[in-house]
Amino acid sequence: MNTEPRYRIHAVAEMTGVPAPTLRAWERRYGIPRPGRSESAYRLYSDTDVSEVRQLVQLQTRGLAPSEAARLLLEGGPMPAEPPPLTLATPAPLPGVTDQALARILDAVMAYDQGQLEREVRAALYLGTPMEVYEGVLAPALREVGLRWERGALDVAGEHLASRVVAGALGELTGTLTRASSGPRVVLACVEEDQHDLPLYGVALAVLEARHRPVILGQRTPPSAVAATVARLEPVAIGLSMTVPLAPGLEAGALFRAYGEASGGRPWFVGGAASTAVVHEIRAAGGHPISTPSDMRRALENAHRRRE
Ligand code: B12
Repeated sequence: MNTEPRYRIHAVAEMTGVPAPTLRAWERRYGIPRPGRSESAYRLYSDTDVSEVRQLVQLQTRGLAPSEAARLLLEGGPMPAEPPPLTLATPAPLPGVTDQALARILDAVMAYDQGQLEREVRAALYLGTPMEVYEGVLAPALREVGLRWERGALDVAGEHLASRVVAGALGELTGTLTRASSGPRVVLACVEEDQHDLPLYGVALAVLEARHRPVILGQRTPPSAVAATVARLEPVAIGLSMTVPLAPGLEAGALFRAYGEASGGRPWFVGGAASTAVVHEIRAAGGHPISTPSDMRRALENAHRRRE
């Protein structure tokens, strides 16, 4: 495999579905992946690094903690057995099919063709389990749209079109699956002032895979709204998403203490790109920083086993 460093971190995030902050955190905490540096000190990843990141993800979907998965890869030990079938089982997608679906979705976005985009997104929903489609096609599509928008290759209207169509399809999918589920409830919300509720759908799919029932409160949810929902619905856990840094005037320590109180002793988790900067405040308030929807699924399954 090619060991020449050549991909920037956002390209690797796009290829593997692992967000850039998580790639940096894995490197810092576990020593893997092992990127080189460009002349201007950017991280540069080789094909071998990309393959190792994919293997790390694979091992985690088999139930290993990131630290264990990294140790196994670094030591080159025997790999664990395949995982049991997923709860929402459908046939695994054929290799390459999800990449093609992703490319067609991006073409439709670039052409501002709403009808075509809706057809492509809906067609993608049949390519695997909801989580596979979310992690393999829809989340990477949203991240790529974000990158193109940042680079000026797509204007804000294209970005809004993509978000709206993907949110619509994910909303229907999670709504249908939630109506058919009867497990213990898990409340999902964006932290105060955060409007990025798209990640909540991915977390909701993970909650469903763990045989729990998601209750999505959505954008900009203050601690008082979480507290009221907790009192009414008695969920077993709370998941908060934080994509952008807190608005001026909001102090992380005080805000997370309020979410901790709102959770009433239940486990509560905080994920999202901006949450990595406030892990200390989250932990100090009794919360659990978390990276991916799959981590949430495992955390709920473990908590459920402990309750039984
Ligand atoms: C879509 C989008 C919007 C939409 C949101 C639509 C919606 N309903 O969600 C709209 C138009 C509303 C929006 C608004 C803004 N946005 Co915006 N947005 C994006 C965009 C393009 C995609 C976000 C997304 O959905 N990504 C896909 C998701 C699925 O991936 P993800 O975020 O990595 O989440 C994964 C994990 O982090 C994890 N996760 C996340 N939360 C949780 C929670 C739990 C419990 C768990 C387990 C896991 C987990 O799971 C997810 C799935 O794998 C990004 C670009 C980007 N590069 O991400 C910018 C981006 C996030 N936005 C940005 C900004 C600045 C804004 C605005 C301030 C812009 C403005 N000037 O008005 C406003 C902000 C408002 C606010 N207060 O929230 C910046 C943030 C930069 C920063 N660090 O500050 C970004 C990065 C774009 C950029 N480079 O400038 N945005």
